[in-house]
Amino acid sequence: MDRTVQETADRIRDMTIRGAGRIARAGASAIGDFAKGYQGNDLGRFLDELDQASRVLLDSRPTAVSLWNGVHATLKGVHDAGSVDEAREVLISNSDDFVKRSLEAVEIISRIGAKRVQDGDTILTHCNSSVATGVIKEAHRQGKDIRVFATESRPWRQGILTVNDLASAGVDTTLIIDSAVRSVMKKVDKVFVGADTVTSHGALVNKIGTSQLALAAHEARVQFYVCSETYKFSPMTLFGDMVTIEERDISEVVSPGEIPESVKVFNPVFDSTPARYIDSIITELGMIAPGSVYDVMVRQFGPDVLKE
Ligand code: RI2
Repeated sequence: MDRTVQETADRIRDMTIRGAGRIARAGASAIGDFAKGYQGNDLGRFLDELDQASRVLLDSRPTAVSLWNGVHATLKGVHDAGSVDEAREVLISNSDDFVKRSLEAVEIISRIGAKRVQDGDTILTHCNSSVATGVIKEAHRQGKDIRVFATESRPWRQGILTVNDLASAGVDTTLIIDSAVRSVMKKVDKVFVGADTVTSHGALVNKIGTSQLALAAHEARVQFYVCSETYKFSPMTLFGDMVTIEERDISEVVSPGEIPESVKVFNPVFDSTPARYIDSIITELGMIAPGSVYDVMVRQFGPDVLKE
């Protein structure tokens, strides 16, 4: 197996590279680098190795469809190539294009999302979403007076990344433990979270605990916004496929010997928030209602997606 591809897959699996957008860009870049470094001239062999490389990347983490979309956007048209050189050119250009469009989407969403933030707002965010923090930082940059509650997000504690990022941008930030969400909700005006996958029904799959935030926000009549590039929309869900929820090792939750061996530990990484708890999904195409995800998806992926 190509070393760069294997290393990227390992770094995604052990979460050195994490966040749905980053893993998508890493997957697309790894395919581009594989093409750049390929030495042979046999097209059939090249395509076989490319297929293997794609599978290694896609097997690294199962939930965020951004990785699948990033890899597939990079592979687009490669099977029409007549030579290794042609295939290489297609892959490098697709990979660069995906990374560029992905970064642009994050910037556009930051600007659109910041418009929803008002002077004096208190915002709650969960885990560490570069898109959600992008919105918050942009609102702050525009001079809006805001306060942010950020959840710790056990067990990986990505909330520490979030508070460091927001604090260094000068945002008034308070770290809370995950179980404090309902307690602080009465002080919150808006919730902004990221996305790992959005289904064709407008449900959000995001870091474990997101659905509890949504329920607490619903109860308190607090607006709940999802910040998601459209490459986090899952075409597979058009056919009724369920999103696989990753479960990670128990060592992320307890240390060896800390609890009796008879005790089981369940460590799901993501959960699903039904569309009815989501006010709006902020995408690079604009704000869309969760009920419109299906239409946007068919437009984005083309009508043929329904026949595949
Ligand atoms: P951005 C993360 O997953 C979080 O669930 C976050 O909300 C989501 O990816 C989106 O991140 P993990 O990789 O693309 O920490 O907005 O398990 O950065």
